[in-house]
Amino acid sequence: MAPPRDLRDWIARLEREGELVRVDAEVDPELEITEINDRVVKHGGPALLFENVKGSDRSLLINQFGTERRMAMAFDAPSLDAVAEKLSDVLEMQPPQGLVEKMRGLQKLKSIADSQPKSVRSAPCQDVVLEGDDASLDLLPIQKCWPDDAAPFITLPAVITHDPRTGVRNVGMYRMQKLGPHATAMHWQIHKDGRADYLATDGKIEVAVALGTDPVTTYAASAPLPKHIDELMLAGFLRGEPVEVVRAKTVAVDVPANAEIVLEGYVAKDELAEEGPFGDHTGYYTPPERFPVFHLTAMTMRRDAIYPSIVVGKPPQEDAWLGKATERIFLPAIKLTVPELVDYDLPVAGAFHNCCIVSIRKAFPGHAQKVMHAIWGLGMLSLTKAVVVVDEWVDVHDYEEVLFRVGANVDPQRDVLITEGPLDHLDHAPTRQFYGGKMGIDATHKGPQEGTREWPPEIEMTPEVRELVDRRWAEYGIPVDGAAGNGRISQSPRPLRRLLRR
Ligand SMILES: Cc1cc2nc3c(=O)[nH]c(=O)nc-3n(C[C@H](O)[C@H](O)[C@H](O)COP(=O)(O)O)c2cc1C
Ligand SMILES: [Mn+2]
Repeated sequence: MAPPRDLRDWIARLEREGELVRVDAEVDPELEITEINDRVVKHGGPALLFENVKGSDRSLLINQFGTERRMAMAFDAPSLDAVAEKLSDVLEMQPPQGLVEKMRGLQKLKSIADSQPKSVRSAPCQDVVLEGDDASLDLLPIQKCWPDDAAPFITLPAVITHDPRTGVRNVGMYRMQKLGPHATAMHWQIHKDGRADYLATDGKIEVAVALGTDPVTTYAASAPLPKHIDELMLAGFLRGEPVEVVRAKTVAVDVPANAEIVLEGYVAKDELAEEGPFGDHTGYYTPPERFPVFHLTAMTMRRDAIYPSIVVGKPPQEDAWLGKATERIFLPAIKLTVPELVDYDLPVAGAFHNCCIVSIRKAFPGHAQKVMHAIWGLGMLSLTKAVVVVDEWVDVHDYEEVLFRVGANVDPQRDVLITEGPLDHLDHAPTRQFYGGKMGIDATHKGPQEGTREWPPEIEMTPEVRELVDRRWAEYGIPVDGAAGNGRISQSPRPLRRLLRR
């Protein structure tokens, strides 16, 4: 198989795998869907297709990415690490030696060549074409997510623009607050490519918004690629076949042919409207701020188009897995610039930009600090507020082990680096918006080279004795699962973990 062709193929697969529930009871897109979905997400429950949404003829799909399994299914991969491997295979290509390697190399090159989007002349996303006043956002079951949200928000769009200087396409996921039937706000944050395209125009910029694309394309819209790389290329590469695009009806922008719904329109320079409040992925309401206005000139759809949605809020929410996909998929690319980096983890509870745990192969004094600065210099990771550095043998995904290392190895006066730099647009903690403090915690082992005392050895049982006890466990007659645990808290049984946490 390959990743799903379009949203309908995806829905069919989810249904086959018992990963989707159709809800035919009438539900309100104002708050009610949020509350239902929140309970389902928190239980690792299925994707939901609401087929009877109050006030709209359209069905609403939510929670398509809500578990690790579904996120991997979206890529038709056994795990997110397997998706990353596909990328690292290409990134780490060496000149091939011998015929077999040359053939393999050619296959890899073909996978890159196939990632270029392909133009088609007609497409399902234009089965229905609505122009002028007929094109109305009132047709869509747009959710008002949280009680104090200013209005309904389109939450899972792929917003497509072109850089007016280079022509390079950009696709980004930027929420759109409904301002009326024919207009929305466009939440292009200060660090984002869509905003840069908009700022580079002198009059207005044409925009198309794809809703309900195949899941890989939807994911790609959220991926923090460098500005000069087209997100549809990444989608094509990850899908293993090009994204088909068709020219929009009223703007000179190509849109994914398989989209359920396409909004066409423009954003005029210097026309701003108040956006927010919005219950955000920070877990707090983002206060009102002025953002550009998107004007709808046409709306095209598949017949019986399905409207996709997502709710962000206090973590964990569905977007956790989109973030984890990015964490895994970008690891090989990060290693190209920071090869001493072994692994990293962006805790969901840290809303991704608040905390980054990295493990490194430490080779010289100050190496942890070097890596902190590298993180603060890398793409969107530059917005990271706290970086925790541990040694290569520490599992960065095991937060208890990380806390153990921080507690055991850190002299706060010596190992905590306080600095400053750019911060996430939505971060409410810094005194000033966009800029403030950052913290690096060096939890690696040190030694005389770095001016400390000799670092003590860690406690480890000998492999011989562990093997012996493994072998003899039944003989002792102790009614405890003796599978080797090495005393690590996170490998202990649940009741014990709870006790240890008191
Ligand atoms: C569900 C969801 C909603 C998002 N909403 C916004 C948003 O409203 N504004 C924004 O600038 N970024 C938002 N993001 C993050 C961007 O999609 C992400 O930074 C992406 O890399 C932007 O594309 P760009 O790098 O081409 O600018 C959102 C991400 C997700 C997963
Ligand atoms: Mn981009």
